[in-house]
Amino acid sequence: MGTIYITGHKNPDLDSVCSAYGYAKLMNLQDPDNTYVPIRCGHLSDSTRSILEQLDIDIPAYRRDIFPKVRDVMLSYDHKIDADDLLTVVAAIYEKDSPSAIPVFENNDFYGLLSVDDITNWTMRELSRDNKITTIPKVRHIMTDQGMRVEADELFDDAKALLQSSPKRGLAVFDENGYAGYVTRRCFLKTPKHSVILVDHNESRQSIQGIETANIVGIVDHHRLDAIKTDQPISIYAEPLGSTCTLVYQQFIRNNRTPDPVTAKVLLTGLIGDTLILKSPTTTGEDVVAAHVLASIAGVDMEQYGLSMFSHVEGLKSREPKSAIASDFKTYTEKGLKIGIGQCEVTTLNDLKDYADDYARTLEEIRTAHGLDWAHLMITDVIHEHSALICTKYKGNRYLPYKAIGVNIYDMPHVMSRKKQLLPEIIHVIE
Ligand SMILES: [Mn+2]
Repeated sequence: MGTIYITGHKNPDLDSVCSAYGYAKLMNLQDPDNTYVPIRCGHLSDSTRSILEQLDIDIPAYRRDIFPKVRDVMLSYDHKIDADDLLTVVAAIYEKDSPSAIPVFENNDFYGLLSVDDITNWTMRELSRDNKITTIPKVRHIMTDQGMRVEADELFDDAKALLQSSPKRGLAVFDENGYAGYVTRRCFLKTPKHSVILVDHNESRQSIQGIETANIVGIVDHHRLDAIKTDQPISIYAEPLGSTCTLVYQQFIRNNRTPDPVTAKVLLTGLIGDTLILKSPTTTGEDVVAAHVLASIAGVDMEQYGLSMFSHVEGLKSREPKSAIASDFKTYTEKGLKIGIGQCEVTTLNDLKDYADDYARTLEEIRTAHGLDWAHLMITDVIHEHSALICTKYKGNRYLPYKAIGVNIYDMPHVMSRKKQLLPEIIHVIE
């Protein structure tokens, strides 16, 4: 029985979180011998969080990294040795499994880690004094100190180095609830590896920290392929569809399963989020079919649900420009020119002039901070299929094929996709 983590990319969006949730549901049905745990490796934006909260599910937990930890190799001990027990109690245990260390308690509280060295040292000390060992000592009397401690979340490599450089045979492990277990040198012979499935991404630099130390056992994705080399053969489900949630839905179907209504709604949410209610040019026929089937399983009207989802999206006027732009900002290098394009979704562009100057100023700050030549912010009205574009001052601005509606601000009717519509025009200008 093992644990397999399923994670989306950094700066998780709806598709990343929802596809991880849905794929874990499917895999727990398909493979009950293992436990599939959906996680996210970054913090949620306010609008993503508020949409997920409406779903009334356990939102995949945040996990900072996937490096092996002390917790992964920690031991527990069945026998409870008390500091006031006689050494004969310990002798009986040694005769059975000769452990190199045994945790010792004092009235149920952890007292210290008794090492085989404590026993040898005590015996040698007594014998060298030419004493005959006539009375059996209590455990506490042969322990010279209470040993060293380590946190359960300490990195495996750090704890290993600590133990190797110390004369100790073991370390007591503590977590937020107090004593959690112990580790001995033997625990560090082999580095444990977490098993991970990547959804909605496949490049390691977009993945959870420490992914290079993990075993990647599967990939479900709709992006370009730039995956890292794996040790084992793995399953890859990749197609250029509008969302990873569509691919997860198709895996349900391929395995003759139907997602339950809640899971269907979660998958629909990711699908609608990535395809902007099926209006983005990245949308394929398969996304349209999946969206309608998922909506009928979930018992919602697809269009209405999509609109209600985006109504949770906060207007840019009330958001903090820096975090709004940074929440979805991508950088590209074209012909030696470094450019950046952010995208924000809104439900109306009527209030654009109220915040455009603030956002233009912040965009210029972001451009300088990232060392970019040219930066853009695409503000997309998902309801009316219309975008506005704010650019930093650059000589290429005048060659953009859009109507200027202000200083370095442009009108882009029917433009929804950064990747498929805006980026090609920008590359064209650069060329
Ligand atoms: Mn996606």
